[in-house]
Amino acid sequence: MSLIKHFVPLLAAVAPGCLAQHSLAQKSPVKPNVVIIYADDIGYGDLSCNGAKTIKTPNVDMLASQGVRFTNMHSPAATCTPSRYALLTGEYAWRHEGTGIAAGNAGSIIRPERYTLADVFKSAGYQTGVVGKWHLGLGDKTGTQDWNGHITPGPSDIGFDYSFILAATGDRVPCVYVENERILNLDPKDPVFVSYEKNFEGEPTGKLNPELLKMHPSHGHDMSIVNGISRIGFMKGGKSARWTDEEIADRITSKALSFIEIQKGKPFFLYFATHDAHVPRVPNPRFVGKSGMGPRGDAIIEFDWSVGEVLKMLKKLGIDKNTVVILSSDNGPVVDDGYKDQAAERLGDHKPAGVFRGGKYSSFEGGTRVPGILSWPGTVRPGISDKLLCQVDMIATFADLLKVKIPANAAPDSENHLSAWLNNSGKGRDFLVLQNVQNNLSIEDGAWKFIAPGKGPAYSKETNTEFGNLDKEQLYHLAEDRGEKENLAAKYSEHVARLSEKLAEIKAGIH
Ligand code: NG6
Ligand code: CA
Repeated sequence: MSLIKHFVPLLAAVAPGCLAQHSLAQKSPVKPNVVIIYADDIGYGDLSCNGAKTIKTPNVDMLASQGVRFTNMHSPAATCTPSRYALLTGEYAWRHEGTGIAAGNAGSIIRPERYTLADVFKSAGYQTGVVGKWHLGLGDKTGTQDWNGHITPGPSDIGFDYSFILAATGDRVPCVYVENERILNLDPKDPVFVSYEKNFEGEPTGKLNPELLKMHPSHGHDMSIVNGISRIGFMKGGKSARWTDEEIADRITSKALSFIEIQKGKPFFLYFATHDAHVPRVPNPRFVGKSGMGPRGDAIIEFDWSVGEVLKMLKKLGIDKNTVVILSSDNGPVVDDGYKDQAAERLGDHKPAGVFRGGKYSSFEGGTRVPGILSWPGTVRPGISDKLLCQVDMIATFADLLKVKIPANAAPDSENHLSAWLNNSGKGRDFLVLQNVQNNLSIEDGAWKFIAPGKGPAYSKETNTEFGNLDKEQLYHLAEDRGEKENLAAKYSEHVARLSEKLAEIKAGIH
C-alpha cells in the first residue's frame, strides 16, 4: 500500500509546508518521533475517555481527543512479561518457553540475536530509548547475575541506545534503578545481592517483621522490606541505590522528558513504560487523596500526570505535530493484587474493566482489551475506531511506515495494519490469539470469540478475578455480548469448529 494513501484524509487540511513534506513521503518515508506510553495494569474502564466517571484523566482524554481512540485494542496477553515480549518481538509469547511472569532475577528473555521493535527504529536511523518498567529479565542467566557491574545482556543488546529501568516490577527485588545496565547510585562498598530462594541472614522480612511495614501484603509479597514495603524475593545491600516508591513516577517521567529533550533534533523512539498502576501503589504525596478511591485511583491520576508531562514537553519543543504518541496498557486491571491498599473497599461503582468481563490474568476480554490511543496531530484524523488491533503488530506496522525491511523469520505474528492504526480504511485483524495467565488460548475475529478448553481454576479468590478457564469450549458473540455473558458453544458449533481450526493453524504456524 502506498504511504501517501495514509495521509489522504488530512491533505486538504494541512498547511502548504506540510503538504510538501507529505509529497516527499512518496519517495522517502516520513520519520515522525514515536513515543509509546505503556501503562501497567490500567484497565479499559479506568480512563475517563473510556467512560470512567469517578476517576478523571484529563491529559489522557486530551490525547484521545486529538487522536484516534481504539475500543478494540488488545495487549497480546493478560499479564506483563508475555505482553511486553510480544510487543517488542512481534512473536506471540506462548510460542516461546520462559516468557511467563518473570522473577526479578530472570536472565534476559529477549536474547541479543532477536530482532525487535527497537531494531525497526534503529534501521530507520532513530535514537531509541526505554524508560520505566522492564520485566523482561537482565543478564546472562537466571539467578547468577552480578548486579554490581555491567548487567549484560540488556536493553542495549536488543536495540535500545538508552535505558533507565526498573529491572522487573515495583513489587519484586532488586528495588533499584538500572541506567544503561548499571545500578544507579550504587556504593561499591555496599553491593547488591538478590535471591529468589532464601533470605540473607539478618535481613528483615514482611513475614517475620510486620511491625516494620507501612503497607501490608494481602497475599504473597512478604519477603524483603524496602522503604517499609515487603516485596517478592530477597535482597541485601545497595542501601544508597534503593528507590523510594513515592518518587518512582517523578524519576521515570523526568528521565523520559530529558530523553525527549536531548533527542529532539533527530528522530527518536521512546518506549516509556510507567509503573502506575501496578502494586505496590504508592503515589507521590501530591496525588494522595485526589481520586477519593485510595492508592489505586491516585496512582491512575499520577499516570495521567505523567502523560500530561510528556505532551507538554512535546509542545514546548515544538515537535508535537511531528510525534506519534501511542498509549496503551500491558494487561487488564486488577483490584487487590497483593497489598492491603483499600483498592477493593473504596472501589464504589467504578468498573476498572468497563463493560468487559474478567481482568488481569483472564481469558475474558477484561484481560487484554486495554486502553488504546494513537495521536499524530495534523496527520491522523481524530476519531474512534472499533477495529480489532493488537500491540503484537507494532513491528510490522512501523516497519511499513518507515519502509524498513524486517528480516526473514523475525516477528512471525506481527501483521501490518498501518492503515487501521492511522485511522484510515484498513480493516484491522482478521484473527487474534490471546493468552491468559495459565497460557490458555483464545481466538477472536472481531465478532466472535472462542476460548479453548483449558486447565486451571475458573476463579481466583485472592485477586477476585475470573480466569476464564473451563474444561469445555466457550464461544461468545462479542458483537452482541461484549460482557461475554452467554456461552453459545453448544448452539453455534460451526463457529466453534471454524475458530478452533483457525487456532490450530495459527499454533502450527500456518497463517
Ligand atoms: C503475581 C503477583 C502480582 C503481580 C503479578 C505480575 C503475587 C501473589 N502476585 O504473581 O502481585 O506482581 O505477579 O504482574 O506474588 S504483572 O503485571 O507484572 O504481570
Ligand atoms: Ca501488568
